[in-house]
Amino acid sequence: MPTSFREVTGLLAQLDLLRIAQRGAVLHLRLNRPDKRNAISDALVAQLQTAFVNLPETARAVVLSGEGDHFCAGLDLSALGDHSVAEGIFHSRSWHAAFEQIQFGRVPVIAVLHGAVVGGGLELASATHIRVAEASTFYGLPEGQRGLFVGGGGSARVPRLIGAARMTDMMLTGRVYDAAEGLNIGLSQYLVEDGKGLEKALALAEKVAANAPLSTFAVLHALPRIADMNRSDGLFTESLMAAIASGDPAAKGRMRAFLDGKAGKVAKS
Ligand code: 1HE
Repeated sequence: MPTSFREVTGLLAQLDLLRIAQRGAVLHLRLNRPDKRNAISDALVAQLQTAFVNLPETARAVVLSGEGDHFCAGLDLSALGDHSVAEGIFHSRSWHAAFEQIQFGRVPVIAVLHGAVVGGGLELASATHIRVAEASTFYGLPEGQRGLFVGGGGSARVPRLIGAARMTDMMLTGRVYDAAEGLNIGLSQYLVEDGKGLEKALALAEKVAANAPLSTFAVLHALPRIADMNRSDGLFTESLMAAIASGDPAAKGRMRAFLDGKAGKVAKS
């Protein structure tokens, strides 16, 4: 596993649609097509996948944001025009592959949302684990108006956040939710003032980066799968995951530290 992007020959230079910076354990990835409102082209999908497959070992959390006035305008609409049906299927599958790397990768991903989070931009945001929305954020699924359907995993992920009924309404009527509504219905977990999203996300990233690796693994990989299981299989899997996590020396050390009065108490923030 590379310890930094620079160790992967030529990789950094190839990721020209992303701006990448690392501070300590937190890697900051910025979508970097502001003139096109960070619309997702084939190249950007591929670069996202490459970045998340090759995360340096030293990265323990990722913050994902968008350059310019908007997080992401979704699919680059100039790209789909000449697709055959078969090409459309593989195009969608390429998004699935990239976004699976984000949701089911090694590290938690915290998105900073602002401006448009629409279409494939909302699909991208919903593949991240924690979403911090600035007040300017608005959410839409204009696929219905464009004669399209979601293709970046939106039908699997968005209903799990807000329910199929709300997504149906967004797609059929073009309904747009603002940042406060988005917080209420579960599109974001945090809402902050404009310009404060990155600071909040970096602070959250520092916290999650300090968690024990097996706890993080359980939350990222076991929790969403258990949530999709029937109750009996879910409880069985939970027991296995709980035993694996608590059997790890990292857990034993942390429990001991609390009992010895050396670890923080749970407190209201
Ligand atoms: C684009 C795109 C794009 C902007 N593809 N070029 N997504 C949409 O249907 C959203 C379409 N975009 C918009 O509604 C607006 O652009 C925004 C609300 C996001 C931003 O508005 P604004 O006024 O800041 O920017 P703009 O003037 O509309 O756009 C600036 C430039 O970005 C302009 O190009 P220019 O060369 O004339 O300067 C736009 O054409 C370009 N641009 N959005 C291509 N999306 C896996 S399936 C997923 C399916 C979907 O995502 S469907 C939803 C697609």
